Amino acid sequence: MALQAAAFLPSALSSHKEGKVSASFKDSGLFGLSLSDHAKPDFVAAALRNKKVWGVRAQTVVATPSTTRSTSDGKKTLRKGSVIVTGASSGLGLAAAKSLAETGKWHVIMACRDFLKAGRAAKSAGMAKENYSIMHLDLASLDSVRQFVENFKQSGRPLDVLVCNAAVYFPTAKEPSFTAEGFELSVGTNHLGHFLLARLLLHDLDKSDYPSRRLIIVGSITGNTNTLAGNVPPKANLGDLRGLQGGLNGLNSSAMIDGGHYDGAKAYKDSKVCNMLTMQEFHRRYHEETGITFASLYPGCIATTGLFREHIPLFRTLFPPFQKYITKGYVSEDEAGKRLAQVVSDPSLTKSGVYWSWNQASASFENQLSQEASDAEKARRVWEVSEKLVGLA
Ligand code: LMG
Ligand code: NDP
Ligand code: PMR
Repeated sequence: MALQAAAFLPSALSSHKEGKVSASFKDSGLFGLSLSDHAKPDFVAAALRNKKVWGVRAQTVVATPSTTRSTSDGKKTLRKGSVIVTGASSGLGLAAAKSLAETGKWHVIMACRDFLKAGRAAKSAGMAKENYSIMHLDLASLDSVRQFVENFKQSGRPLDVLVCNAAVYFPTAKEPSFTAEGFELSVGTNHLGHFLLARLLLHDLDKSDYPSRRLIIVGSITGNTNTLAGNVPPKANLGDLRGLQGGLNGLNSSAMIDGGHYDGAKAYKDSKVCNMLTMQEFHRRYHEETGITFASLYPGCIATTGLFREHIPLFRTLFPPFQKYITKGYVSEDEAGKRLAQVVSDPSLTKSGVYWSWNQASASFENQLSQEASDAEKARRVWEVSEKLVGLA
């Protein structure tokens, strides 16, 4: 059995094959040239919503073209979508940024900790200047997250989609490292940094007049213990959150969410569980009120990315062929980037509260999360403890 996919595939398959997806881009009108009738009420709803919930719309609209504009043949076109992708300087984030930029229908804000690296990456990916900008964001510092949000708001761009993609993984570390605020580095970066970022930008997503506004948080199979991959030790487990409650500082509290001994691989998997729980909690709290789509995904095993940079060289050599030929879970950066781009922009992937996966034929389907990763009570508690840690409550 290659993927988590296999076990849940038949009933939920929604068959968005790559080929079909590009066809549906054109057909739908959301990304093509004309605005279909079914999309129009969305604009009306957006306008009403903006008035009702947030009052007069902010300066973003002044600085950008309105969502629809007339073309010479009188048809309405959609303005460029504006999407923030964290960690777009390599791997999945870069591949998705490239894929979105290539359509010419998206402006990608690459939110990266290494400005120069991001610039080089965008250039070597062949991204056209007008389709992206780079803004500094270090998720391992809450001050940096707040500064990023401030800078983004100042830029006057609208926010249509936010992709929380960046992550770090320390599989061989014997001792924990910490963020600027003293949280264990993998949960601090992958979960807490993104949690604050998403909370601070929710208002901007809600203000957007784009027909489909989305908040996407990248999850993973390895955080899901209802799969073979999720059963490779050490397994994800948030326990009773005592370590998280204590601030993950490794001093008067454990650096691990469950209060146990530090294990870098487990900390990463735990952080992915938090990512998937956070997406669902956002959905429960805000989907109905805002209409924003909240989604997570497992893009496949992209065994060649920088995520494994801290692993031993033997692992880095063997892991790609192992995934390619044995588990068959391997996916190229390019293909994974297209999958994430699909969750950003495919007009048929608007369902909220969903964890997307893809089968061997690259068709997307709604996958099932493990018991812990779909535990509503745990999601609520992770949310509440996290908002205290990042200073929102
Ligand atoms: C830990 O070790 C480290 O301790 C930790 O520091 C960190 O690095 C962490 O995840 C990272 O790993 C994990 C260790 C545990 O795995 C390994 O060391 C194996 C390395 C393999 C890496 C891949 C490259 C190898 C390629 C070589 C190719 C040879 C292939 C041989 C296979 C041949 C097949 C024909 O690993 C283990 O303990 C191994 C046991 C893992 C088993 C997993 C599974 C279990 C179980 C089960 C059940 C469940 C079911 C549920 C399913 C539900 C489905 C609906
Ligand atoms: P990469 O290491 O290639 O990309 C991670 C990105 O995150 C890099 O751009 C990195 O920046 C950035 N980043 C790391 N720390 C910070 C920080 N403090 N502030 C801002 N950005 C930061 O890994 P992947 O592309 O593989 O990972 C992307 C996502 O995909 C992650 O969420 C991961 O969990 C998920 N994923 C990956 C899988 C895989 O098989 N690779 C499978 C399932 C999920 P820099 O370039 O400066 O290092
Ligand atoms: Mg795993 C059965 C399929 C499968 C899949 C889809 C993955 C994905 N892995 C699978 C199986 C196995 N892996 C098996 C049987 C083993 C034991 C030999 C195994 C081992 C393994 C290791 C040591 N796998 C790993 C590691 C890592 O260090 C990676 C990790 O856990 O990062 C947290 C990893 C991964 N395997 C995956 C995926 C997607 C990863 C990495 C990334 C991630 O979850 O984000």
